[in-house]
Amino acid sequence: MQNQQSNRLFARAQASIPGGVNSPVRAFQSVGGNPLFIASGKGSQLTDVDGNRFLDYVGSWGPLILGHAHEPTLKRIASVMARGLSFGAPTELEVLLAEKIKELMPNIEMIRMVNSGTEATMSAIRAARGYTGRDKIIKFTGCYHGHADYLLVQAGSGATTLGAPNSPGVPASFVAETLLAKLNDIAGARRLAEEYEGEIAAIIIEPVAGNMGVVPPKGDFLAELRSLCDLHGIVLIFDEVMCGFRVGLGGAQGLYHVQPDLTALGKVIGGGMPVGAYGGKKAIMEQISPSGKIYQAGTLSGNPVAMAAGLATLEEVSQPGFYEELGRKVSWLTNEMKDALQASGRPYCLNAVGSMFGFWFIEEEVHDYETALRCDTVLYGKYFREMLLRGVYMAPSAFEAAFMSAAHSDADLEETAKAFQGALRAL
Ligand code: HOZ
Repeated sequence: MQNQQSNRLFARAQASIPGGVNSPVRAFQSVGGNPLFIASGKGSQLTDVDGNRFLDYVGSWGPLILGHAHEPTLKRIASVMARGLSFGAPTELEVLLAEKIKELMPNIEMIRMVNSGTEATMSAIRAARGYTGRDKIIKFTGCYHGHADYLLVQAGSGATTLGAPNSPGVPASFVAETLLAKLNDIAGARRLAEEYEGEIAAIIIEPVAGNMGVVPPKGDFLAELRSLCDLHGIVLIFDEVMCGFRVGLGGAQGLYHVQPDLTALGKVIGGGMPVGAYGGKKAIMEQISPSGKIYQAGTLSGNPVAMAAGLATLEEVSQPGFYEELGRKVSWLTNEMKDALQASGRPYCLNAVGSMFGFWFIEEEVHDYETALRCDTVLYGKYFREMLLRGVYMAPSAFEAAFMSAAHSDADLEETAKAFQGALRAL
């Protein structure tokens, strides 16, 4: 594979940008080699600056559920852009997107647009703290909720991939209010709720964890968390930045029929433009400024371009049968992957929920961060490079998800399955 142009750009980038990338998870540090610089994307494919083409299962880390350069979305954005990029004043598009999200996630009674998933989770936590008058929060190890100080504690995604789940630069006093529980361990969460009775504002969780690989909730775990929050007056926050509109039209809350008090969204609701949102119970959301006293703001929040991209995307995913078709593709491909893994004799655990899927080279079932950490990351790196050589772009980390899009064709899936079999044989 030729990669002189990517290497040349990477050398230049490193002189101006820390690590040569604008988000750590893009670097290939944990899998070896240099990141590819992308020239363009169309449908299911990426083309890099050296002209190599790849079937893409990263999808910009989740937003591109319709694939790259989706024509109706581009047209919608173009017509909006011609009228101006941002006004710092309300527009009709913000109202339309808010109404569309409320329609699809009826548990959300009011919603506020922001610019990223990080902003969405930190604003939801501020809302929960302001509403309850309490300071502490519970988060689950291995869940990643963006890079706010008090959430970078045993955090998954790039923080784990690059070996810094607790970041330097975060004062100990900032994380003193963050309590840690283990995913799928309701007894542990109960112990914390009892020990800190009256002090916990919120429990925040990725209801389908996607930042340590894909870890679904076990049994009634989410429903038990709901009851725990009700018992102790704690605000339950679902971070659906990744799994919202990925695991189904109603997100994880629709799939598992568990209603959080607040929901953080991002990725798909911006169709590839920078966006985030948080919303939920009216009683809490009304406390946000200017209707209430809890302050949160943003110059570009609700900007028309992101709103138009989000609306175009949500209208498309609302079409009948959209998620069934994505699910069909994921089950076909993951069945092929399982067959190949079995034939290779490599121990593995593979999980899939809706259009998110992933596997670890590991000897046991993964149900939390502690088990996920026992996977063979060196072998994953080799696998990643073998897939690249065969024209398939997977996440450059063992602790991320793969994403299926509507643009992946059956021929793409067959090509991916063949590449997967070849990659495993080459390990
Ligand atoms: N949070 C996403 C991956 N788990 C991607 C954003 C990033 O960290 O670059």
